[in-house]
Amino acid sequence: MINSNKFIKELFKNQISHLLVVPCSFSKGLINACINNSDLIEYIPCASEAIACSIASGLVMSGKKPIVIVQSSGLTNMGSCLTSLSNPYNIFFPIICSWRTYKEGDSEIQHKHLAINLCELINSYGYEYEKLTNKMSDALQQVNRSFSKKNILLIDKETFSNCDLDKIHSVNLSFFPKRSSYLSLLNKLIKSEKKLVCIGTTGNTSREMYSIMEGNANFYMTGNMGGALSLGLGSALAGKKTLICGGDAEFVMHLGGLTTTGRYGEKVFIIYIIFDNEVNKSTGGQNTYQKHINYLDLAKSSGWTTTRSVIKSLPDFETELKKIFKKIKGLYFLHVKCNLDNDYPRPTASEIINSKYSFK
Ligand SMILES: Cc1ncc(C[n+]2csc(CCOP(=O)(O)OP(=O)(O)O)c2C)c(N)n1
Repeated sequence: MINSNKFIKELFKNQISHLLVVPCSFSKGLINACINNSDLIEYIPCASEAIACSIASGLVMSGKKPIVIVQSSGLTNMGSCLTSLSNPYNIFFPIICSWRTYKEGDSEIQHKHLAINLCELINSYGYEYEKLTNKMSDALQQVNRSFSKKNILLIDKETFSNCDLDKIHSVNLSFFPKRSSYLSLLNKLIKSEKKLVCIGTTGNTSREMYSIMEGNANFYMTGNMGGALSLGLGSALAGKKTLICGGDAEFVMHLGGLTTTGRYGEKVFIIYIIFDNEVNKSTGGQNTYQKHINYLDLAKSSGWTTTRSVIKSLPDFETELKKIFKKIKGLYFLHVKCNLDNDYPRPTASEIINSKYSFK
C-alpha cells in the first residue's frame, strides 16, 4: 500500500502540477491527500472524465505536468479525447484509473462489463496499461514514464492508504433537511400520481430511493452517471409523466441533457430535482466545489420553469411540488439543498435486473 500523503509530496517534488479528478472510492485516500495539500499540487475537480482529459491535454501543451484520476467506468467517457486528441497529437499524461471489479449477483452491475473487458477497451484506444505498484519509488517511475507514452495506470482498493480530509475542507449542511426526509415526503406526495415514472440517479440518491420510495414505478439507475435527466426525457417523449431525482455531481456530468430537454417543454412533463449536498457522497464525500453555479439560472436559460429560489425546507418542497403536480405539461426544475444521510443499502441485483425497469 502506498502512503497517500507521502505520495502527494513526492509527486510535488517531481514537478507534478495538477490533479484532475472525477472521484472513485478506491482513490479516496489519494484524492483527500491532494485536497489537504492543494498548496502543493492544484486539485481540479472535473465534471466528467472527458473534461479531465481535455484540460490535462491543454496543460501538457502548455508545459505543465498533470495527472488524471478516474474510475474504470469513466474510461468510456474519455474515449473521444484519447482517440481523437491525445492519440493523434501525441499528448501524453498519466491516467490513474481504479479498476472496479464485479462478483456475479452483485448489485454493482454497472461495473460488470468493464470488470472483464477494461484492458481490451484501453488497447482499442491505442493505449497500454500497467498495474501501479504498491512501492512508492517504482510507482513514481511509472507515473513519470507515462509522460512519454500512452499509458493507463490501474489501481485497486488497496493501492493507496486511507487519508482523512482536513476539517477545513468539510462542508456544513446541518441547516438543511436530509435527502431521506425529502424523499419520504415525496413518496407521500406521489401516492396519488399513479402514472408517474420516478428515476433515481447513480450514487446515493438511488440507494435512498430504493429504501424509502418502494412501491412506486421507480427505476434506480446504477451507472450511466449524468444520464438520468436524458433517460427521463426518453420516457417523457414516449408520453410518461416523469420525475427525476439527481445529485449535484451527476447533474453536471452530461449537462447537455438539460439543454436538449429544454426544447420540449410544450410536449412533455418532467420534474427534475437536483438534491444538492455539495459533495460526491457515494465516492467518499469529496466536495464538488460547485458553489459558483446558479443551477436555477442555468435551468431557466435552458428552457425550464424553475422556482424563484432554492428550496431549503420540507414545507417549501411540499408547496412547490403540489403546484407542479397540478400541471399537465412542462419542464420543472427544483434545486433542493440537503444534509448528508447515513449510508443506505444498494438496490439488490435482482431488484435492478428483474423488475421495475420497464416504464410501460
Ligand atoms: C462515468 C462515471 N464516473 C464516475 C463514477 C463514480 N461515481 C459514482 S456516484 C459519484 C458521485 C455522485 O455524487 P452526487 O451526484 O453529488 O450524488 P451523491 O452521491 O452525493 O448523492 C461518482 C463520482 C461513475 N459512476 N461513473
